[in-house]
Amino acid sequence: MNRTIILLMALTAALGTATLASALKIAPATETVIRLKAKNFEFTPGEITVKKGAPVILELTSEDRAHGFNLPDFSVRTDVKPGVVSRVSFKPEKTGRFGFTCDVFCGSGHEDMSGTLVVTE
Ligand SMILES: [Cu+2]
Repeated sequence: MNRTIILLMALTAALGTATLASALKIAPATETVIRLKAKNFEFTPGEITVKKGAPVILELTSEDRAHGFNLPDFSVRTDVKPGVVSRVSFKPEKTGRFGFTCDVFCGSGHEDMSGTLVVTE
């Protein structure tokens, strides 16, 4: 009886380890996570540099009111609200400097609320 239980426990542990190993193998290891804060009337950081071909995850939060984030060159847009982390992901496949802006009216100064994504080779 005891022997059966020990055998089952050993089997479970072995299977668990195998499952974990395969999960780690398929997890994308190269994603760059960048946190961006929106606040009247700027994004921090105002310039982000990433590598061409490397997947990017942006985590956006607002420190005051509702803003937007729009990066048209990569078809990335999301609302940015206080108390919520908005996640968007994309893979930059071209190099250069690309502007992003706030596209939710947030007050006088809104039209200057912008930043730059730099994609390097
Ligand atoms: Cu705005």
